[in-house]
Amino acid sequence: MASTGSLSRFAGEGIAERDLLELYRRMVLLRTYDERSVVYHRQGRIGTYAIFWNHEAIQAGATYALRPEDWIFPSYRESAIGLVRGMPVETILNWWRGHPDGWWSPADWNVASIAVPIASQIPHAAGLAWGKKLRGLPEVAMCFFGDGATSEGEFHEGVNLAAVMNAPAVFVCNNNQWAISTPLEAQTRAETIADKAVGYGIPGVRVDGLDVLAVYTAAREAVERARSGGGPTLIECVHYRAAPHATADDPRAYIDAARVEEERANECVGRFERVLEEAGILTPEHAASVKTECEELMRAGIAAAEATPPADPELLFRNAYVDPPGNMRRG
Ligand SMILES: Cc1ncc(C[n+]2csc(CCOP(=O)(O)OP(=O)(O)O)c2C)c(N)n1
Ligand SMILES: [Mg+2]
Repeated sequence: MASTGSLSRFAGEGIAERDLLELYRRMVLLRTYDERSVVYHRQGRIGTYAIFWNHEAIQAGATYALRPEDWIFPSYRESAIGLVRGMPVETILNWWRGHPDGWWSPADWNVASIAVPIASQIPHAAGLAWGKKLRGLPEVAMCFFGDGATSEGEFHEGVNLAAVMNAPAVFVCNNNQWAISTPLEAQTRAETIADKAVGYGIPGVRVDGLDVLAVYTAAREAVERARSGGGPTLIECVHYRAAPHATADDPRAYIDAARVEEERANECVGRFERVLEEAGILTPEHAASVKTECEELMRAGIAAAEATPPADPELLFRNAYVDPPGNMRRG
């Protein structure tokens, strides 16, 4: 499994200090969003929330390989991925508040809607990527999904279609080894998820999902291959879920507590922070200012979300019917 080890080799690979610091900022932004969201949930200010604590290296690392015109297809686990594109915090918070202002137009950000039905975003990403190829556009679709999603028909259909059409797609599997309470060993007999790529005739790579630079370099290679006509890649990012599935879940009933402890001690933001500090790239002052800036962004975001006027109930019907049935019309 690919892991980066020391930082020294990156200078030679075109990863400058400013890239490392921007990756760090994005990870902290995602981490802050996630931690504050759990607090907002406990305060009753947002609804049930899918925690992505310790998935930041995957999300920041993989998307850093993209250009703004490339597309991102998130699942609920990547709900805040738009932040890396500058999407306002309140838009995403409003999604979790069930407010229609949280439904952004995908074309505004090249970020598709958050997919809650497992694996449903995979054929969408394959289709968009194929469409880009048909139009001769040099753009790539990056699709995120979990280990559990690889058992769905839509995983097979989407990845196979993308492979057969040689579509510019990058499939990023967040293998946190759990699908709510279903462990990976009950999900598949395959030794690795990356192995599944063989069946589609595409490259499959396996990286340490807590190592942002391992994820980034694997994604960069996959994106370059896709953009230059080399077709899709499946990237498996391996870690172990260190937080509940969502705010409504109590994993003590099923998870390996010692393994969670180990994972938390090695959590991805602190790990990258130590690497950057040891290399003399990040100072404690800079780290503190990034954290303060992200916390302020969250404070402003929740205030803006809560100041959003209530939605018009008519909206429920507006885009559903051209001619509403009689029993839905007011008398
Ligand atoms: C089609 C479908 N079936 C079942 C569910 C219920 N469900 C919600 S999350 C989840 C587990 C998904 O696990 P995984 O793909 O590993 O993603 P993770 O939550 O670990 O990121 C399931 C089964 C759903 N949302 N959609
Ligand atoms: Mg999972």
